[in-house]
Formats: sequence, structure tokens, C-alpha cells
Amino acid sequence: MVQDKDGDSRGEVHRNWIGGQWVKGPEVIANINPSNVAEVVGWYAKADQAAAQAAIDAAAGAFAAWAGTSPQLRADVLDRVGTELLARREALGTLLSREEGKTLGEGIGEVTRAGQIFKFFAGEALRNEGDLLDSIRPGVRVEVTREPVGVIGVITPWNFPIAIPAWKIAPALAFGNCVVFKPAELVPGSAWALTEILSRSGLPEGVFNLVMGAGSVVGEAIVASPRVDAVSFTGSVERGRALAQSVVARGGKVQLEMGGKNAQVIVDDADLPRAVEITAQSAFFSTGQRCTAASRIIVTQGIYERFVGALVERVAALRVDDALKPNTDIGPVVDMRQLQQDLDYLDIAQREGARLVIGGQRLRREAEGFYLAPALVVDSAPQMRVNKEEIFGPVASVIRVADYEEALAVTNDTVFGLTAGIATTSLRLAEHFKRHAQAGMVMVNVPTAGVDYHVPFGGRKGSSFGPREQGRYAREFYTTVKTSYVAA
Ligand code: UN1
Repeated sequence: MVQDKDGDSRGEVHRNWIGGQWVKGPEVIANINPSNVAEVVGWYAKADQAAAQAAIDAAAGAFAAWAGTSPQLRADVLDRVGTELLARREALGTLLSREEGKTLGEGIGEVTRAGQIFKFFAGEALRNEGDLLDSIRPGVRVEVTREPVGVIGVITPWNFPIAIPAWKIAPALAFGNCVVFKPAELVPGSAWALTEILSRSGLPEGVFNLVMGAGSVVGEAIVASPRVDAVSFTGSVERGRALAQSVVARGGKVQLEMGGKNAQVIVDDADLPRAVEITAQSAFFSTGQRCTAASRIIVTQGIYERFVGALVERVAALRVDDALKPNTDIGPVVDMRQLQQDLDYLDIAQREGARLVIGGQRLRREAEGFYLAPALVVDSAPQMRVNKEEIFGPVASVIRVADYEEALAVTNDTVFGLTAGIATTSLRLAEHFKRHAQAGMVMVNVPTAGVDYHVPFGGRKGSSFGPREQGRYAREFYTTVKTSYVAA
């Protein structure tokens, strides 16, 4: 590798973006490719507490001017970012797949989604409409308008390295907020690439800032700062709950997207090949590393044997390999910690009496990586830990139930409520499930994961907290309401 301008023999170190400057960090992190652990995708500067503070100050300083800009200016910036993401989706998708391990098709798809999100919110900047009413007092009018919130802390997970940042950053900027962005430490590459595009998009200094680093340092600084008006977080339940307490305690606004233990119900009248495809996609694609993935497959007894037989055949045919190889269906698990968690849950399931029918072993491929054969567990009971706790890997368990009523009861027997899916040809059951599944998103004959960007995203119970993300509903979190009374 070349000697870079930092005098660093590792190659170029990608810096943090603070107040319109590329800023070095006291430490450097290596971004490792989970398909080939010998490969460093890039080196990234790690921000410390002082850097996080500088980013927050820059954002706070830029807010008044940015909040007052023309919506046309904000729309133009977001539109340019969207255009560049779409134009470079192959290169950026490759980077994403190299650092996260999802397949190239999924990586390019995710960058495409990020581009579309920026374009969508470019339009939303121009559609920030309000209400005008007559007051109950004669001669007085009432206006209800939306104003930006201020500085938004954006804290994102590793499993969607560009789409989740996009669906928080784009609406934040569209409505006139400033942003301090802390991506997951495992995937700084896509975050940095997005920042580099934003740095050339026409944003004034300080409006958008990137601080890569540890949650316990950088995340903590964002959460604790009274200058950060709102925090949007996607990640674990444990971290989300703790973060919310700190933010709320100091009067900040918070939005959380956390875990799932999503059910995919298959009833007797389901179209079998379609049900199998939907389940394979929901449970195993993106290596099962989606909060929307289905991990409880609830099957009524009339179709049980045929369905499980066909699903096992489908899982056996899934090709697990390097994320960039053209025929790969399932890439590696993101890192060793996550792989160990997947393996531990498979042990737990078997100790609790469930039966592993396929997968679950580490796989050797050309290069050393975190490869795990997609695993299916059967004879599992709703109370087992494998059916209660989020695993976040290519691991699914099958629960046999007598009928639809029991399937619905098991679906709702969880502390989570993000997505719930049913495969059925019955309009009656589809309608009933749609109304009674306790989830923020219900899927009828489509996978539980893989959502659209122009409609609300979010869950109930322990899965989410605060207003919905995405689509027109995103405005709720990224704006604050003002009611004005005017007498002429
Ligand atoms: C999707 O399924 O398309 O962390 C998106 C997650 C979710 C995003 C899922 N917040 O997996």
C-alpha cells in the first residue's frame, strides 16, 4: 500500500467530516470483509469524545441558517445526492457487500433504495404543508405549521449500512434539521461514501457531520448532549431502551427501531411453492440479519409435512459463498460475535428439545470468512428461547399448530411487534390476520422483510418507540408543530 498524506503506511485513512472539514482521529479502525477476513476494505478514523462534541457544536451553529433556507435549496441538495447514489449504485453496492457481507444483488438494491429515499425526500421538502382554520374567536385565524427540530443525532446499525442512514438523514435535512451521524463501527465504508457525496452536495458547513467510532464514546456523547434535540436510533433493544431513558431525561425527542421476533404463518390453504419461497426469503436472505426477518415459522398441521419437506429442499439449494460471487444466495454472517450468537442459539434450541433438520454448521469457502449454513429447527415450542429472543442470523424455527386461530395466538405471543406474515389463499383469513396481528407491518403472501421506502415503517410493543420512519410519516419525528393565532 501507498504512503498517504497522513504519513500512514496502511493506505488512505478515511476521515470524519466535522464542520465542513475532513478531520483525523486519534485512532484508526480496519473495516474487515466478512467474506474474506484477510481483506481490509479500508481504514477509517475513529472519532473520540472531543470530535463528537465538535460535530455537535458545528451542527448547532449551522442550524438557524439552514432552518431558514428555501425548500428548493434543500430539495436540490437531496435530489443531487439521490442522483449520484443511483448513478454509482454498482460501485457503492460492491463496497457495501464487501463490508457487510450481503450479496452483491442485495448491496446494489440497498444503494438503489438509498438513492430513491433521497429523491423522495427532495420532494417532501417542498410539501411541508400546514393547516389553516378559523378560530372559535371571531376575526382570528389559526395556522398549524411544521418547523425543524434542531440537531438530530442519527445512530445506525451494521445490517443496512446505507439505507437506514438514508432514511434518517434525508428527512432530517429535508425539513431543515442539522445532523450528527454515527454509523455502526463494523460498516464505516458506506457511511463514509455517503458522507463524501453529501460533502459535495451544496450543504453549508456544519449542517451534516460524520463521526465514526464506538457507541460507548461517540454514541454516548450524542445521547448526553443537551445540544442534540432529537435522536433517531436503530439497533438492539438493550441499547435502544437505555439510550431513550437518557435522551428523554434531558427533554430530547427520541425514535427507536429495535428488535423483532417476526412470525411467518403458513395455513393449510397456502399456495405451497409460493409459501416456501416467501419463507426462504423472509428467514434467510440477507443472511437473516434483518429486524424484519421471519424467525418463527408457524405452520398448521394439514400442510405441515409437505411444507417442511419442501422448505428443507429449498434451504439445501441455497448457495452460501462470498458476497461478491454472482451465484451466491446467502453471504457470510457479519462477524465472529454474531456467528457465535447464532451457533449458541442453535445449541440452546437443541438442548430445549427442538430438532435441527438442516444447516447450522460453519462452512469453508475459498477464503476464510464467517460462513454459516442456513439452519432450520423443527419441533420447537412457542415458549423456547429460540422462539422468544432475537437471534439475528440465518436461523429459523418451525412451530406446528392445529389451526389458524392457534397460529394467530402464537404470532402475537411475543414482546415484539415489527412484522407478521401469512401465506394463504383465503380472503377471510388474510383479512382477519391483517386486523388482528399485533405488528406494525403485516404481509399477506409477501415476505416479512424487504419493505418499500415511500410508506411508514415501524413496529409495536418492544420493537419500536416514537413516530414511524419513512414515507410521509417521517415528518412527524423530524418536525415540531406550531399553532399560531392571528388577528388582523
Ligand atoms: C427491510 O426489511 O427492508 O434493521 C428493512 C432492520 C430494519 C430494516 C429492514 N430496520 O433490519
